[in-house]
Amino acid sequence: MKYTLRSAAASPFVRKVRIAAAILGLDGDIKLDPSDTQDDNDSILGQNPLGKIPALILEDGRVLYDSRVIVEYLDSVAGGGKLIPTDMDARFEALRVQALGDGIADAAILIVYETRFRPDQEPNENWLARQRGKIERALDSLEAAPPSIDPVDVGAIAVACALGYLDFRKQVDWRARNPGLISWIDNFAAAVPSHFETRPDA
Ligand SMILES: N[C@@H](CCC(=O)N[C@@H](CS)C(=O)NCC(=O)O)C(=O)O
Repeated sequence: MKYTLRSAAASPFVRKVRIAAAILGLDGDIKLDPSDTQDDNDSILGQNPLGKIPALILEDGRVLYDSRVIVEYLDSVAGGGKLIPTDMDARFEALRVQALGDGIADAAILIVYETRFRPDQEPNENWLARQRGKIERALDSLEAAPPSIDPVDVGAIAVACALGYLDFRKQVDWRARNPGLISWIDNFAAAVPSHFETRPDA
């Protein structure tokens, strides 16, 4: 294997990398190495000072993080311009949509951490509502203008992984709230078999 990916099945950011690698035909070069980011003895802390996954360990020992950098690296390895368009307008649209998808996942993770890491205290409802507000506004904007999946780019991948994370942890019931996105994710899943293969509960 050329690469080792520090990973966790539930991580939407790891899923982004795995889907990108599969689309680029590079998944066979990547060995998954699960990481427990909450374990102070996990080697992830030496590999990524931020202690976050995904982190991709290259053959020469260099480590790349985060998901945006890793996807760009894999895209370059595959020849470039495949998941991150080279045309300027298409490129910045894909990167903008990626930021929106990643932002949903970031807010959704903060909601999980607020309840998981403060077991002795009541979750701060104001904080949770602020995070939910970010997710809901982002969902509304995506429903109004769903990302192109022809071809699939890094923006569509990020949004699909964010929606999958909401399905998994249920921070916001996006299917009830933004039903216009259901056909979008179904079309994405039909176009991208690795979406199913990388589901969090696989
Ligand atoms: N912007 C980063 C976000 C990565 C991230 O938040 N990963 C989470 C898991 S889904 C993590 O490692 N959390 C552990 C921590 O924050 O200590 C990326 O795109 O890779």
